[in-house]
Amino acid sequence: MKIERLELALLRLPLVHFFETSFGRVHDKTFILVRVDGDGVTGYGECVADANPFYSAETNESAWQIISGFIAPRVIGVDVEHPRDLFQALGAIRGHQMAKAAVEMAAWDLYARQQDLPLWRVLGGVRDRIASGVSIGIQDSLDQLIARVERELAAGYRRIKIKIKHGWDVEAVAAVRRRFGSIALMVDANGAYRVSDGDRLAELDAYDLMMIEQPLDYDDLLDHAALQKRLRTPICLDESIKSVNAAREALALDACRIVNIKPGRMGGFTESIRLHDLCAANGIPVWHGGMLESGIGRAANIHLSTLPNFTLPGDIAASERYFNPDLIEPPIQVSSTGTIAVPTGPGLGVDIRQDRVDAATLRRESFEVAHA
Ligand code: OSB
Ligand code: MG
Repeated sequence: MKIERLELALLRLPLVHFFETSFGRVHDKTFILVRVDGDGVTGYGECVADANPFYSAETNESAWQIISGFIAPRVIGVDVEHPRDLFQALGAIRGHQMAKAAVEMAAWDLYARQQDLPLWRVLGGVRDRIASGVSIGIQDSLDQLIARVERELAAGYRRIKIKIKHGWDVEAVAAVRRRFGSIALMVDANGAYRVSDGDRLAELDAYDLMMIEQPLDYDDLLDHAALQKRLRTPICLDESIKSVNAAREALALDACRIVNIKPGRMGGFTESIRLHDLCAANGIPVWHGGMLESGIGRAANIHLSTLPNFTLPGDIAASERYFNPDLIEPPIQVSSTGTIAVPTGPGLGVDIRQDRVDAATLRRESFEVAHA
């Protein structure tokens, strides 16, 4: 496989509803779409970096710079046998997982389309539907939270995650439990707490949560291990797991008992599969995280979620919760029993509406092999 041309586009899409986490409220999503071309076939990758460096150190601007200055020159015009080799081929570039993952995803899509296979087959998946959960942001009132949970349960979603932060934690969980009983419920703090908040977090143990996601800081494995010792509820790590090595350390320390996998955070599918396999070998269940992706990145998440150790519902919900219209047609839909059908066409298996991509594009740049 050879990438002959790579194009970057910066897109902005308005969100159907604002989304609030412990690091703030967003009303739209600005992201890079990577397009690669080779042998008359096109592949796409969606970068999960944000406009700001709050979830991770990367931003759209840093990803643009790293892809254009360092990744594109290393992949364009280079023969690669399989996209699984790309992550290692980019090993000279430290970090910048989201930038690497976006290009790698486009290369996997290109490869799968060239082979005329759906991406999940190429990734090693084993199922044709995935279980879907929702992530509900911080709301303005508990009544609004209850209304949101009610709507998502009625839509069929198999698990409810609510975002928490100081001032919106135990009361929010208690209100949801009171109203909805023993639903599959979890929380995500996005690193808002410190180990000294252990007493507060331990109060959550009374509510039978499936897990507490990333309660402490993004690089704080030792404190997560200390906190896990105090809690009955499993800790799930998200931000902390930026590499397979970080996961090895987390598991050795018993810093978490569940792992959230996001290819953007890991540097792509190859590293995500290694993480998936490491967790499987250690009896650690995994689920697929979400980064408010458009239908393009969402489709990729669905394909990866077909691997066998994705045993818990992921943060992969219907397009209509995020963007209306989405960039793809038909949009991603969820069945009344909370599952999503894996696209069956080649590659990502979704039809991209170029007119909508063009309308959302703020900036574009393309790179090609320099001809002698
Ligand atoms: O921590 O999982 C997270 C969204 C943006 C950044 C980080 C996270 C999230 C979500 C939303 O929880 C998941 C989704 O619905 O895409
Ligand atoms: Mg998270």
